[in-house]
Amino acid sequence: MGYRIKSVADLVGVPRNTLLAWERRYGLVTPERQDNGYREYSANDVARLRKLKALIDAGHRVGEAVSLLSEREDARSAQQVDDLHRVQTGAFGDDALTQRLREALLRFDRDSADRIAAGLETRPYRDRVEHIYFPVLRVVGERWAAGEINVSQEHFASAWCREKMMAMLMALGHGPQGGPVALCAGFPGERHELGLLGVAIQLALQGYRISWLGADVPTDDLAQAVRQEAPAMVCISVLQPRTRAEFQAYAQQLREAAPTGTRVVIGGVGVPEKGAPAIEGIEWISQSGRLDS
Ligand code: B12
Repeated sequence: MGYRIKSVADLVGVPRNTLLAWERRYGLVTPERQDNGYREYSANDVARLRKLKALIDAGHRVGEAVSLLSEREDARSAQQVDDLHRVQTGAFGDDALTQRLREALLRFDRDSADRIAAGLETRPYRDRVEHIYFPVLRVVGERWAAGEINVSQEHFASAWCREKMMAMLMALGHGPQGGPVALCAGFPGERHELGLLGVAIQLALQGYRISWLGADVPTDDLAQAVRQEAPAMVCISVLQPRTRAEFQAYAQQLREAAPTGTRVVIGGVGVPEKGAPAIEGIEWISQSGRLDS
């Protein structure tokens, strides 16, 4: 479904007759005609018209704004083809790629970020997550903590990474039907979920069927799900530091709820390198540890 001229006039902020005049004189957009004769504009047409309006508002005459816009678009599409080719052929190393992706995300440039992601499509999921998306997130975190970028930029970058990683999990069908179930959940109060999403992708690739509970699952509710589902594995993620007493109470309740054969793993940077409570049947995996099959 496209847009009628009245909606386009509202969205762009110019009268209907001006749109018709621009179309006649400069042919910047060529809306299709519906059976009933109405013009139908695409989202792309609306975007181009808005850019044109912005250039006019910035002081350019209409003819000048049209040619500026066309020049920019030509330069951009040449750059796009070039970039995609360079990503696909490995002409950029991982550091350069990570940096380009991060900079694109920090300037809210979804088009460039998506192009980089498209160029990565031949690389294995785990490789993309560990060598591109996580390094991007870590630097975004450092720059946010240093006050160099704001929360809008951090949210945009992490939402984009989440989207790409969730698409991987979905493309894997959350793992094979009938595979052993791995239930993935965040520690209570823990809103970070991308490390856990990386774990879920890894497990789905190993043949587990993922039950994705996501961030911040209260202990009682998790215990209930574990009792009900009797999964082969429970993976908990914790990034924020917790006290030993919190870990102790949580892990005990979880272990009691889980059937004897269920593997229970609590991982993430919130798990201390040393000093996590020793509870039989609970595996603690800190940042330096790895989840093996
Ligand atoms: C995105 C982000 C957010 C988003 C999360 C969105 C989402 N949907 O996940 C939002 C905006 C919610 C957020 C909030 C906060 N954040 Co934040 N955030 C980040 C950022 C940029 C990325 C997080 C991430 O996904 N990391 C995943 C990967 C990249 O990192 P990783 O932890 O190394 O992951 C590995 C392991 O942890 C492991 N792992 C994780 N889970 C599990 C589970 C198992 C079973 C296993 C085996 C392994 C495992 O797998 C990964 C691969 O090795 C980080 C930066 C960073 N370095 O992580 C800050 C960061 C984690 N946040 C931080 C902070 C301070 C906060 C806030 C307190 C800010 C505030 N004042 O509100 C809140 C806390 C919210 C809460 N209650 O949890 C700090 C944490 C410092 C600390 N140790 O306490 C960081 C490190 C930023 C920084 N450099 O200071 N954040």
